[in-house]
Amino acid sequence: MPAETGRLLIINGPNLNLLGTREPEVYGTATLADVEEICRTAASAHGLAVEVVQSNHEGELVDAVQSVRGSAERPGADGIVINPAAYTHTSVALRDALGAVARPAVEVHISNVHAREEFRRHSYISPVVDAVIAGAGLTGYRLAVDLLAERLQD
Ligand code: DHK
Repeated sequence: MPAETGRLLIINGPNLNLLGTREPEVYGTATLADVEEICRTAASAHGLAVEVVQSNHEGELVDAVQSVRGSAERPGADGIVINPAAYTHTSVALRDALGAVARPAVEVHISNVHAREEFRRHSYISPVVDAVIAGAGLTGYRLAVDLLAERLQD
């Protein structure tokens, strides 16, 4: 396994702590711990470390995005995978945070948001990220990690 040469931050928004029991017909039966495992395994194959965070609170998600710049308490990150969950469709604050930090970022949705209610078709986040993956289930997180690894190599 190569030594870790970079770091990704995986950010999950509201209600994703309930993965596994939440509307399994939409989100499946895998848990947030499974998301973490998928991301860690994929990142490690590229020599990248990951940190996985989840919050139900918009401001905490903004703080997490800003944390990629690094501080005395916390190392920074080179790229972001974010499933903003419901804040996808409402949060100008999260969009502005992603626009501000200048890191490659991928927006992931477990479900195909375009095949669901009309309000899920609009994302405040998509215009400020590098790629959007929706409807691939948890595989979307792996694809996002692979894509960021490729971008970070360039
Ligand atoms: C998760 C949510 O919680 C919803 O609010 C989004 C997203 C879709 C997902 O598919 O991962 O609309």
